[in-house]
Amino acid sequence: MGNCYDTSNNCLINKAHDENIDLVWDRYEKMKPQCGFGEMGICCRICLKGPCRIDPYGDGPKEGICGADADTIVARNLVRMIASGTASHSLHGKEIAKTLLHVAKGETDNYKVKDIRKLKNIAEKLNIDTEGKTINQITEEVAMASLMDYSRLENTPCNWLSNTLTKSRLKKLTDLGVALNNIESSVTDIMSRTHMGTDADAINILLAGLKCALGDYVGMQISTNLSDTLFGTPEPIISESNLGVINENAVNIAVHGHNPLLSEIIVDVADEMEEEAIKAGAKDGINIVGVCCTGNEVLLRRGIPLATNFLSQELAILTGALEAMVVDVQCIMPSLAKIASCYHTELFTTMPDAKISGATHIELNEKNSVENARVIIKKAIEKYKMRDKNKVLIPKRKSKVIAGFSTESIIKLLSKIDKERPLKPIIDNIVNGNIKGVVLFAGCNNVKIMQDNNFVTMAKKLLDNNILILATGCAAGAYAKNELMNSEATFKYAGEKLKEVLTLLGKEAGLDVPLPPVLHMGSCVDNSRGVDLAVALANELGVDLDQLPLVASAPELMSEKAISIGTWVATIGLPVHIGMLPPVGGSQLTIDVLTSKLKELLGGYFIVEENPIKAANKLIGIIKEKRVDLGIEP
Ligand code: NFS
Ligand code: SF4
Repeated sequence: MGNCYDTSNNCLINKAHDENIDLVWDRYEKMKPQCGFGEMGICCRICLKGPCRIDPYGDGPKEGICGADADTIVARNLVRMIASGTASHSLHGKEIAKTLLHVAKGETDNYKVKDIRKLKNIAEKLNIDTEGKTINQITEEVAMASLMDYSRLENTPCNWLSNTLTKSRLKKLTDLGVALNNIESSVTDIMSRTHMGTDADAINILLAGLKCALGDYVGMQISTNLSDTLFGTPEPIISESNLGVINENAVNIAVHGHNPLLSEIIVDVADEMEEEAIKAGAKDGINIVGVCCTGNEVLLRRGIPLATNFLSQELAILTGALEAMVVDVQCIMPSLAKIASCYHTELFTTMPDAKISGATHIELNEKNSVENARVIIKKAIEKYKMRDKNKVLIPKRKSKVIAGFSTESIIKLLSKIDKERPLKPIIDNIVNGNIKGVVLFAGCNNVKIMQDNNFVTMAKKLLDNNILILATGCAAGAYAKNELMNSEATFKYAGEKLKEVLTLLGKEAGLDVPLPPVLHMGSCVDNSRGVDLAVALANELGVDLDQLPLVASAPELMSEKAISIGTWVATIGLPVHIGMLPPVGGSQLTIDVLTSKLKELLGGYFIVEENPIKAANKLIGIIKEKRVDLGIEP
């Protein structure tokens, strides 16, 4: 089995081996066999009496030294993963909310409100009265209403929870006691109740996990919506993907991580400094490329090409043509520093809470971001002169990508067909079966799975069955790189009926070409866009989310964030396919809760299936079931 579905990467993997550089795949091989206790979630090192481990098969210990059994240990470990994922996504949102507040108060010149219409729509959504108020006043109230979701004392649901879901969903969450009121206290609550000798009831622990995971959802809503306010709401945009976007004749700078507060500034400043790069001998000036979710952010809003997604991030440096990699937070392999040291590439860390030894730390905060971005780009231009031409190897492959499908842009497109009820054309096509259903692909790559293989294999099967695909995060990266996000893909992979719809929609919307069969909705935090679309559809149809022929899938999940996302997606009522079992195998009770119990209570649930073809077939089956239940032709 190869390492990447995109075989154009192979030359770089071979190059690494020739140069004795270890990549993620090599380190994985060296790590084998991985610990079976860890894989099943039955080791505990929460206190110093441990570490303890449960014997899942033989007659070894069935309880830890304190008496905690496998169910308690597995549930505690799982919800701690959820807490970490929630903390990551929600802190991302909080940074943006704080920046928005500073913009409102005139405390920063480096950012401004770019999308006033979005700001007003958000105000309306959050029930903020805008009558007679200035833009700054509205901005401040929106920022404060968002920040309130991190700190509310009263037990009323978060603003971004109660105003973004269907009424019936909110009621179900409230009845179950998981309608979150305060993101940060939910993370604290998990850390506190999983301390040694506190909550030992696995079901009670898991319920707290659901509540905390909703903090991940709220954090995402805040991240997406406030980023749109500051940087603009994405509109369809054409760009390119694969490592082939690295340009031999330019100063290449990769932006990697998650937070658009950084990458947006880098893109702006690079525009100003083109001339300097040309003077240094780079005839094509400065070429910014994206990696991971930050790459998705700037692809969607600025058309910046996406070099790669999670698993092949190291290969961007292996091209020998990258002058700088600028990272912020999350999903950044610490290995980058060592690999960069084998080349002329300079790795820049920019956030106080995400330093890597061996990297150059130049902090970007809202006061100095423009100034320091200039310093970074200047250094990159100097590095260009040190590039060793003999070490350059850039794979040729580049895929055309149409990205930028925010909920707003989809609705705008559809309103060209039906101005009064823009969602009607989609609903009609779902009802008549031209679109059988929708699958939202999200989440990471995992070294245990050939990179992008599950994403691509599943998508081809689903498209052939007239199922429309939405994608975010590294899933979107997989489709961008592997030519599933352009009109040609519609001709090649969409079933006859889906092809007709996408062609018609493309035409009616004034584009000359069909819409792509996989719609790029953004970064990982933009899973909130998928929810907005689903909620709009559910409201239009007068049903709840669990009744829609809509399924989510993270077939190559890796991070704790993926666990928290999957958990809230199931909590709001959607079936969630995952391509591998998370570390819960040691507790049948936990597995039962996440699959059958959750389904009974909330309609959403997890499905684990490693084989991508079988997984696609299962999703097709679920969509059929949902259609039958809705009383429409399966
Ligand atoms: Ni989201 Fe996974 Fe990371 Fe973004 Fe990619 S790995 S959970 S997609 S970059 S967060
Ligand atoms: Fe062992 Fe219990 Fe301590 Fe965990 S909390 S390490 S199971 S004694």
